[in-house]
Amino acid sequence: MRIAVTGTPGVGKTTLSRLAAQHYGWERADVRELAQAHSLVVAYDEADEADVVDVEALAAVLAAERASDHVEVLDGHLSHLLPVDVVWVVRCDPRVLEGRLRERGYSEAKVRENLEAEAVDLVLQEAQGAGVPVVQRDSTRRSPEELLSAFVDAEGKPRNTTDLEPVDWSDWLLE
Ligand code: DAT
Repeated sequence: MRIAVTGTPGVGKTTLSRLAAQHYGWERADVRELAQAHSLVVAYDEADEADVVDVEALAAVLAAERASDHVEVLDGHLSHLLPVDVVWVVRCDPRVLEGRLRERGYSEAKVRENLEAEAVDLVLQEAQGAGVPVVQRDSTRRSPEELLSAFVDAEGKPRNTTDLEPVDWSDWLLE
């Protein structure tokens, strides 16, 4: 089973996926590193302050080497655009996310853009277009361990049926 761990930058994807790999022995790959390994970082977007990955080409590479009997976690905010069996969307209250993005040294515009994306469920909406089950969990008041527990079932198997924990940060947009 291949799992996309996606969400706005800073929500806790890497923390969660590293913990999952450590705790359950699942394989973990970072989408940006995968793209680099396959020479599929094609540009740097100055306005977006981010690498541009050839997602279609990376999807083709990954489709050819489809994970089967083991669990593989793809960590990255583009992972829901890759061939996966389920998408896990990690969410975080914009009020908490703001401090994390500022700590990363993002520009004011990039901080604002990401916080707005989080508040309007942008990644969830994209993930729902992927045509596979989507599991959403709010990381805001959960430790990484609690968050991982919320993404697995009682037997410690990765959740792979649609289950969206509701979040609503529309009040943040109006502040
Ligand atoms: P991402 O991979 O989504 O960009 P990250 O895993 O690098 O996010 O985490 C960003 C920061 O937030 C980092 O300083 C660790 C912290 N963090 C991650 N998950 C957390 C959680 N569940 N509770 C509190 N802090 C968390």
